[in-house]
Amino acid sequence: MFKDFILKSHLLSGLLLAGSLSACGTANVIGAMLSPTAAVQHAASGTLLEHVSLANSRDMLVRVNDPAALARIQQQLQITGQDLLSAEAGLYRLRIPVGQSLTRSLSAVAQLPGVAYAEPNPSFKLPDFQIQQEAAVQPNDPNYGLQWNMRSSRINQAWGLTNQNPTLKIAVIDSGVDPNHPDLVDHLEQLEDIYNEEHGPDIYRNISGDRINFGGRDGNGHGTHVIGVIAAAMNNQVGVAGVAGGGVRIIPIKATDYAGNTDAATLTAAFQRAIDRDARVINISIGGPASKSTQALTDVIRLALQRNISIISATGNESNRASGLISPITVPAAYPGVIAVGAHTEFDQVASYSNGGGEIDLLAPGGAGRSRVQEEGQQIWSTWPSYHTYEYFQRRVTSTYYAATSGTSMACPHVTGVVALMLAREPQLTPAQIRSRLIATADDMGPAGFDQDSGYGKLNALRALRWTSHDARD
Ligand SMILES: [Ca+2]
Ligand SMILES: [Ca+2]
Repeated sequence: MFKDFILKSHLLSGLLLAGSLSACGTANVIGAMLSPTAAVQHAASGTLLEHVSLANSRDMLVRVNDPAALARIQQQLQITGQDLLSAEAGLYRLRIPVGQSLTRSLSAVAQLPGVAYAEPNPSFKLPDFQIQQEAAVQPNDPNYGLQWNMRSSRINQAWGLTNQNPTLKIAVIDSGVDPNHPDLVDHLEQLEDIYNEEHGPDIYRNISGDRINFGGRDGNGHGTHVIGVIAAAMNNQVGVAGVAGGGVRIIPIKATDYAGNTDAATLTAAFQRAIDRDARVINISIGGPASKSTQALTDVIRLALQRNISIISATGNESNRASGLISPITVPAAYPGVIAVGAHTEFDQVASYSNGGGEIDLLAPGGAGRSRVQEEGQQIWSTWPSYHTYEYFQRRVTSTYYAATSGTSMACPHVTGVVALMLAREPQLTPAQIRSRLIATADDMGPAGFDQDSGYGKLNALRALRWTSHDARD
């Protein structure tokens, strides 16, 4: 994984798992997020329905064959006015005085010379209808108010367009996962421990001399965070909501040790395992400089693409744009056919750490870099292991179930989650069509058109899901 992965610990744990709003103060934020679109539509339809429902029991509709019959009706009812509804058909509406019986009046009028018929004016009502689907969806997860990223990418509006797909499989090649995390457990397939197969047990020895075996689980936290962005259960009244948290299966593929170290052979085996497990999408928030590219990794990625598997990878965090340093895109993100994702901030700027270059496709929310929260806004909230990981012993990042971090590692799974939503609606899409769709529907940033900092622009999940043409750019 990327060494520059930036993390902020936070004490959200027990209270949030219990569904409390008091610990994090999200209630006000959530209260302010009602969709103005929905509100306008409610108001408009409410006005219309109220008008239509004013059924008037004193109205009478009559058809006359002879204009002179109108005078006879008015005399019968002891009224003076009428509304013309159709001159050609001789249709009028009249209103009988208060206190007169409608039934008796109808009967009397119907018998007058020149009257074809007289009838009441029944009320009608618009059929029940759904609010247009671009209205934002508001999950009940207590920390959803902190998830600016879902609104920034219009993921909350995309949620209204799909019921998601609870059987779609997404492989996440990373540091593993907390297999018992309450906000993830329902979406997890059996973990594949490629690290153990290639290198043996993932054992950390802390300064007290304890041996902690992280075999079969996430020894770091990075993988648990990435998986939460994609698949944290939505609307379960716990923690946060993942982009595809309404239904998806995650195949966690542990390919690094607790400190995030791995090698090309392990990654190659991890890709093959994702293919063998029938994944439709692979998320790999891991990268290295182009000098570390291998033919084996190139070949297995080409094989995965040929097997109709979309691959989404992060561009890397080695830049410091605030100081004018822009590092090239790492591999495998830079490989052909792989969707390369950089990071933007809460304030819609390219994140200072986000790598750039000709292979970048688009940006997604990655959050503020270290010490740049003032300039760049908030980080990305997601799931974190329920036990102490290496990050605890190194940096005292406590086991809180949830944590805010930032990096292109966090941007990447946003795109992966949106790809899952796209496949839920259109299962036949190919990796090339998915990539074309994502870049054609991104919101342009910076210089007009493609640029090496932001690619084709910022992820727009709503547009990506609504787009129905496949003749996108390249
Ligand atoms: Ca949740
Ligand atoms: Ca641009």
